[in-house]
Amino acid sequence: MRGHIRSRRAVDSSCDWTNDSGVTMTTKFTISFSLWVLAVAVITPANADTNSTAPETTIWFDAPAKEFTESSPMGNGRLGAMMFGGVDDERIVLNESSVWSGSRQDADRPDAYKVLPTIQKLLLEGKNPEAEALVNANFTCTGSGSGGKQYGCYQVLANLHLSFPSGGIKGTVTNYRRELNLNDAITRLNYDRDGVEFRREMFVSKPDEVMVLRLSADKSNQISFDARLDRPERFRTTGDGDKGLLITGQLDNGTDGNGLRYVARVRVLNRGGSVSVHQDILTVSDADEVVLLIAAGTDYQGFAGRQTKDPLGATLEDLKRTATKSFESLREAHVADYQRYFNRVSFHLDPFDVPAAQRPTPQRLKAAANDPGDPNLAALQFNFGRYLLISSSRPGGLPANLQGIWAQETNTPWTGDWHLDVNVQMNYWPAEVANLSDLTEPLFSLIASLQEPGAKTAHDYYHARGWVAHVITNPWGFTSPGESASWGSATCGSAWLCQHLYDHYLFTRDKDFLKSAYSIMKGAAQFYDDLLIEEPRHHWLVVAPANSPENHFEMADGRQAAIAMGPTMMQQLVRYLFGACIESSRILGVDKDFRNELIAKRERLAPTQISSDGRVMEWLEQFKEPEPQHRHVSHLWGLYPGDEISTATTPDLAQAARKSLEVRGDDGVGWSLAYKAALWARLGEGNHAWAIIRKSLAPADGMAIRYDGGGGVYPNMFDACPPFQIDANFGVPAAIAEMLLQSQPDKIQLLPALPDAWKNGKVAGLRARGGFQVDMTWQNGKLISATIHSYAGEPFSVSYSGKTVDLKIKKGASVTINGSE
Ligand code: FUC
Repeated sequence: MRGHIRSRRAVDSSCDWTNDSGVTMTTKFTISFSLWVLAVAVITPANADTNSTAPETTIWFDAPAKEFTESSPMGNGRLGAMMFGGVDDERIVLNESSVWSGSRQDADRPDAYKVLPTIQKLLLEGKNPEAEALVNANFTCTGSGSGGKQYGCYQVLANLHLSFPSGGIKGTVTNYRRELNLNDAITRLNYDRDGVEFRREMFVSKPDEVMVLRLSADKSNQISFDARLDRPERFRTTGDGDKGLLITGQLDNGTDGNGLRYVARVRVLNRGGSVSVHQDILTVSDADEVVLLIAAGTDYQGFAGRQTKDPLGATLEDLKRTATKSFESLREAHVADYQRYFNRVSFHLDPFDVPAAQRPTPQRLKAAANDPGDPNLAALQFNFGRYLLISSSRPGGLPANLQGIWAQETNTPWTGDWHLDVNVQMNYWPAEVANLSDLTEPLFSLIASLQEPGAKTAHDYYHARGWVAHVITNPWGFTSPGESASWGSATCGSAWLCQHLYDHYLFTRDKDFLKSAYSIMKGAAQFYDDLLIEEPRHHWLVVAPANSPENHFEMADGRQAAIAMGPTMMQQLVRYLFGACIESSRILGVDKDFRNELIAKRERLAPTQISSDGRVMEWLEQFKEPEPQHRHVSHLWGLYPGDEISTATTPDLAQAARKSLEVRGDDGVGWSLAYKAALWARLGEGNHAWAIIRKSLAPADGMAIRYDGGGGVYPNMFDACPPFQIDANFGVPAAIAEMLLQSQPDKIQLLPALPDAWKNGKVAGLRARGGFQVDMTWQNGKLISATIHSYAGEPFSVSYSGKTVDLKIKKGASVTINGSE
């Protein structure tokens, strides 16, 4: 038996090609296929105490996955894989980011605008339910919206199944270990069976556009399996040459049924043994080592993605190109590409080597729920978020959806689309601060693509200039309202998306980018400009009709409604957007008249108000709240991710935000927990933020959709809404970043919300607005030193340990601050 301790180096070197042809071949794997399925493996895990693992970059298991929420996710932005790691039956869920049913549709109601004046009049008269009835009748999409076949759904590409000979009824498996290493984005699996050590190693390569899986053993002739491909529906699998499999199909477009075509191919490269294909099953027998290459594509030719009409040809090319390369060179290119992103930031917290951190991840999560002594779980979730963004969002591709790119169904929850009232934005919250600014490009190309359909929607419903996106969108350019007014008619989508454009400029100071972003922001601003009306009491300008996303209120007469004028969040969004356009037009020296118009109107926008009980008001009026603990915290947008509320500049509003948060409570669905943690961080309350993050790291219970709470993580650290939803996998890292560093273009705050539990630590490579990069170390909760590098040469102030220092350093220069001075 091989030793239990397998350092990464040992695993790597033991995976090199070896030729053990001198070793006597055993006959135990020559049993027939029918026997293979009978055998049940008894799996003994690797000894946890003797397995060392880097606690902030390793997610590992001592048993195969039963559910995909225990699998090891990998991806290159476009191609995704979830490896289950079964010893008798391996299942790898394969994904491709454009595998969408549905098709482009015009779901706008062309005459809706005729009703707009009546709706606005009713709102001005305080007749919200009457206004809502008209919104419901006119300001929804035609057809079934997100429930319709033409809207479509993000779907699984295929499953790759490998059935292994079990070694008969004995079949004892020991030292099982499956590890996703965030340092090199490789999943490695090892186990011993009947004196043989078996290994699998898998990654998804961006440079080579293939998934790569190597199966090997420490003795020759040990690799035998049957491989097949399937998916729940609409597929055909065949052999692909004499060493491959092919799965093809066409999804339902919701009209004539002939939607997007997809292709996946598997190619086997074997060393020793034999390979044969019978119908849709590929059989490998007695090989020393096997590399599987998996290529995939679709004929989606929308706003992003691969842009080919011929996925059959493109995938064949992928395999031809990569089949000539060695496994080592494929791996080397993959690791170099991945580390280009991942190595930009590092984050460690002490104590580093607590025993709990050495346990398999599911046990570690369980232990940490009761014992706060494992702070590096925060570092792990932070790094996992960076890993997931690198793996699900690459320039040229589609943005990370509700599940990133990982889905096992054809009926993915909430269609696996892009929700625009918090979810897709949260996916990109960590991108700038965690130094992955370039990975926002897919989001930006989605935003750009919404202008054209969004202009039609703006015209048909509102007779407004510019463009609008409501609450949901898909790769087919859906910008109409959703199918129910209570949530679907909110116009928050386009304004919130535009914040990401301007924030990208604030972080990067890239004027060329601002030039192209400005016309998009301008179009969005024009839309809201046309939707503003003057409310009678204060003569403020308010957006009408509007929603506070997904929430509703109770009127004085006891009736409930969701449609209002000027809910706080819409006003905050519009204030931000107008401000961004005003600033941009100044910087770019364009559009003076439009700028002056926005300046004048911005002054008149309804402000964020404080209620009689000291909270931030969610609506223009102090309505009763049927759900005071509603999961959305939209009215606090101005605190985070917006910038109009802060303890320094608006202490009264900051105090009111704190009260609002207290009443909302510390529970919630996954993304809501992440949002609240970020809000508490902005208030400088590190302990509170950490307490909520700890809840978000507790083991999740179940996959059934919930709205009232749930949260937590599944064993593979995928976040639970529930069900699995990736937004909080990004929202929690963003909240962690806010605890370490906050910034405005000319202000940097170091360690503004450090919790007591993160006493000693270091972080390097974080980005700050104004074009800065920051490295810091701290001890006993106090800054020891910080190095700030400037990419733009702008003056700034830096606050730490109760001090504020004004600095100006040249573009390209760095300054080091001694925390004790
Ligand atoms: C919004 C949220 C839900 C869920 C869904 C995907 O509608 O209110 O909680 O996250 O998006």
